[in-house]
Amino acid sequence: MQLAEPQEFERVLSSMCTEPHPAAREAAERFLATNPGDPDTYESVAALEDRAMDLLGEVTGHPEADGYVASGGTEANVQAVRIARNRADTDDPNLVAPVSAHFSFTKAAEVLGVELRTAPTTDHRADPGAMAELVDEDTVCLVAVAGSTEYGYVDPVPDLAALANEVDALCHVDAAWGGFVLPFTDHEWHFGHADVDTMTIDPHKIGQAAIPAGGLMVRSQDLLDELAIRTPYLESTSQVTLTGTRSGAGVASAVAAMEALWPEGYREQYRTSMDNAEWLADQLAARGHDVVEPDLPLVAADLSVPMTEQLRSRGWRVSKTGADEMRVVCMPHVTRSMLRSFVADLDWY
Ligand code: 0PR
Repeated sequence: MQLAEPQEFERVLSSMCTEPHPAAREAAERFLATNPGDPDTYESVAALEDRAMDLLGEVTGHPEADGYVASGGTEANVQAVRIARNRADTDDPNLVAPVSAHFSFTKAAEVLGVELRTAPTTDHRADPGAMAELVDEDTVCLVAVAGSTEYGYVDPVPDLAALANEVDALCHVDAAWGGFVLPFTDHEWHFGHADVDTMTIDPHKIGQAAIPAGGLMVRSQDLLDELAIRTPYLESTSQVTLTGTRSGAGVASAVAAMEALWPEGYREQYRTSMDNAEWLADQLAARGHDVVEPDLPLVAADLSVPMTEQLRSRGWRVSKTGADEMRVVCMPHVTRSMLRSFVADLDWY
């Protein structure tokens, strides 16, 4: 049987994943047959995971942060809500998030038996006033999004962290996508900027690691302890992860990507991607489309849905926001020449 080929990236404008860095690809292959879920048997990958946490701690402004390399942003978000629920003393826990929060919080709420309350946004950002209206003594966690899935916008993290403090809830920042560009902006988003307790930051998105490499970060070890389950027949006595067997490829490639790129490589990538996003936004605006001003490298504009489908038939992979705007994610594989040919195809209609 002939081996199937993966897709090319040259027309993919819809994805939050990208071509892994060459060092990340190589590290993933080398560590394919390792399982950080059993650190006493697979010691070298366990040591790499410690290194991954050191690097992610630097990226998120808190070198002492703890955590682990998860299967992705979904697992990290579910686990953050689980920490908050387990730590709280209520039989009727709720989670307050802006409507812009990723749908993984809906999964978290369902799986964990936590009520999800969503607050309207203002200009695509969380509105602390609207969030405050939903908070009560049973609120275990407030979510702030730092780089939203649909628009790439950043919530007012310090305000939301202060609100969480007021009701003794945890503040979780979802920087799954934005975490590797935010260090090069003026945004206040990380552990060093506000009283943030937990964070999602995914090396397998802009971090350019191989899939699966998500990141769950916690301010202090005691938060991670909320997840500990006894593991009687392993040499290690407890486990905090949601999955048992895990990908050593994800862990090793996350370290390789960050060692190759943090910080200068990511900074350069941010500049290139942001220039591309601004260029595309200008091109779309010049053609009369209503463009949502990009903040991070993600452009949304009000192209009609049929046009999106026509673009798809020409091989372009673009996605839509909930409001049916076209959405282009300027990931590292998205180059200016790709965008030029995309705009040329738009002009064709
Ligand atoms: N948090 C945020 C802010 C996200 O954008 C995403 C994923 C997640 C959490 C969940 O992360 P995992 O998918 O790693 O569990 N955002 C994209 C989305 O759902 C993921 C994606 C990636 C979509 C690649 C398409 C694609 O080709 O739209």
